Amino acid sequence: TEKPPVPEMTDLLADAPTNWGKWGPDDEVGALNYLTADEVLRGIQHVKKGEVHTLQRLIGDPKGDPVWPGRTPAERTQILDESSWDGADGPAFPGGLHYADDKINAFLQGSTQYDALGHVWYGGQIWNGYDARTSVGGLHKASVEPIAQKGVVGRGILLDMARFRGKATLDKAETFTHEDLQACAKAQGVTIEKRDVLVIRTNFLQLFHEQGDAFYEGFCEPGLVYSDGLVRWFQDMEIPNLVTDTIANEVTFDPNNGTALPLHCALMRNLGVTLTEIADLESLAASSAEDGQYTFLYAAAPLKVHLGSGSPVNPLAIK
Ligand code: UVW
Repeated sequence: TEKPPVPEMTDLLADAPTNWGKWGPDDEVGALNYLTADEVLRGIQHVKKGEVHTLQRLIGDPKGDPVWPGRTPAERTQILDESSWDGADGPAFPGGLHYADDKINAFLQGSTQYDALGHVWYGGQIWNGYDARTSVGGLHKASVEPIAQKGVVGRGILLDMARFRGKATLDKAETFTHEDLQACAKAQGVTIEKRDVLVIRTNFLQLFHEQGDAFYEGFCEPGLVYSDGLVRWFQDMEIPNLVTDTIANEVTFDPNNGTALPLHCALMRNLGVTLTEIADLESLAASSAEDGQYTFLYAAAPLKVHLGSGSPVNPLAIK
């Protein structure tokens, strides 16, 4: 049987809800507006032991970095080291000062990162209805800068989908829904509350490291799958930020309609939900499995990159 044609996002999401205008015509941080001072204080209530987990992938990990096709992993280059002063070429400073310098060459959407709300779009408009032409030469609207200026702090909740499904790692193209997230939370003895930062573990990094470059044959990550109900649940729950350990936070190609990344469009572009990708959730997940505490203070400070469509970040989960 012939597959039906892949719908245009403008048709698929014609009746999908939006939060455009909810925070005024000039808003650039979307659902992060839900993270008020009260949400910071609600998050702090979940700090019980003073245990800190950092959620960033190691830049330059010798095991290799997963990246979206067409991007390259971040590269660190040594510029100055002790060998720089072997000859007469090193910079001369009085008193015998030597030092090491290096730089990174990185896609802002590579490694652990925040996506700006203007990072994806369809139909010629980005978050809040801004014209997509405002992205030319850099995001002049909805860049990562205002997100970085605000900072992201609230109550985080880990949803360990791999553990919930009794697997070391979810499979390529394996999907789950918001109902699965709620069932996972219940099995963990917690409830997803309004305005929680959702932190979802698939253990994709293990899958990627097991498969290496073969992962890109039939490229399709595990993740959330689009449905109208899921989008409305995110809107009703006022979810500010979705954090996962995968490249794209959702199943790459929707098995129901064939589109690529429809949740980027429905959640980020339409609802203003900020996405955080390729987080390393392993130490947090191991700790939560041991002590049964799946909620924590979530704090992340993306870098203030002028016009940037994303930024590397090292989020903290503090229990
Ligand atoms: C794309 O938007 C293409 O990728 P990501 O959000 O995963 O960086």
